Amino acid sequence: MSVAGTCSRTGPTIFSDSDCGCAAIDHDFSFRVTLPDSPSATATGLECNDAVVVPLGLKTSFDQDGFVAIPNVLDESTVKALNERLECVLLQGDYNRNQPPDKVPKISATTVSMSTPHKRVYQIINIHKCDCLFHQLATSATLGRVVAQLAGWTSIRLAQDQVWAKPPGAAPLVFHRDAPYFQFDDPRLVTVWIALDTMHATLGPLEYVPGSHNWDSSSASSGSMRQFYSNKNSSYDTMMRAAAEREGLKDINVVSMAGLPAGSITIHHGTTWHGSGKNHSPTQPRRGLGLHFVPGPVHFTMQAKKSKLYSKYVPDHCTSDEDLQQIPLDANEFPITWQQYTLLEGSE
Ligand SMILES: O=C(O)CCC(=O)C(=O)O
Repeated sequence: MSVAGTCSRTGPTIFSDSDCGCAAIDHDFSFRVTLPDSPSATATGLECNDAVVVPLGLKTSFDQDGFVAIPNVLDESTVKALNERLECVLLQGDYNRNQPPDKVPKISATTVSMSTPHKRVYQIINIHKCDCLFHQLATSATLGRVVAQLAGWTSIRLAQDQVWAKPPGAAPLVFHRDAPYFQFDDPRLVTVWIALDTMHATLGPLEYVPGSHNWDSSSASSGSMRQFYSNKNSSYDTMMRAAAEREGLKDINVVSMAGLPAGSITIHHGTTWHGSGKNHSPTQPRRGLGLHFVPGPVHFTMQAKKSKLYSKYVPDHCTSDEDLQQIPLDANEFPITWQQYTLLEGSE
């Protein structure tokens, strides 16, 4: 694989060597997403920086490994502002876009900040719906442009966002693939994950299994929602180990994002296995935001009817996937963040 400095060991064990810095950054490519100081409730995507061009080598890494890491996309003050807003949303229920997120955890009264220790990983789904700053970030056209270039798509739609915030002492997040959690008629999915803290090894950084996006994607091998949440009694890599075994793999290389600076991003395929360990720090939180993107023209399938979050997007009169193909997705709920424009013949 093309990740320079990855610490490889042979032997039957899974390893995640975080002593070698952020091995995944072996290229010079970066770009900036700049957010306004006071974003308004109605503003959507920012200007697209059309000068951002993903180098071919990075696209090759993405295709081979199933993920790439890009340093310093957000500056320090933006990360600070996002973490402040995250705390307002989580601890005070302060929503400045006049609607709640789709899922927000109940926080105990003894929790005064994200540095208050807790065993639970706090998950917020669709913080972009309730918060202007997160909305601006999630709908950034420049970010969409980069995803489009890596994925090879002509339009990019935000399907969902998820905050994964680990207070000091919080549990690991089970290794999984993202694609099985979505019910669209096109299975392609790409996730942008944004580090809102510098990923010190002790904090439980994100970890990837390079090449695992090419493992079997039949439903039995993919990891379902039920498996994800029923894994409390097994190790956080059990599901991934079983998938590797089905592939006939003896050695599994796990690449840790340890060392990734706050404001950096990773981008992964919807079928890349990833997870993260416990936050061992007694004082420091570890926060990240996942943005899940799909190709613009997708429609829901009837599977969405079984989903707590998405059944409301399946109208009663729809009884088949064909019916749902007549129902375009609501652009307010699932915004198109970037699309390629082609000039019509004869136009200027
Ligand atoms: O933050 C984490 O550890 C998990 C992130 C994740 O699973 C995702 O964004 O898809």
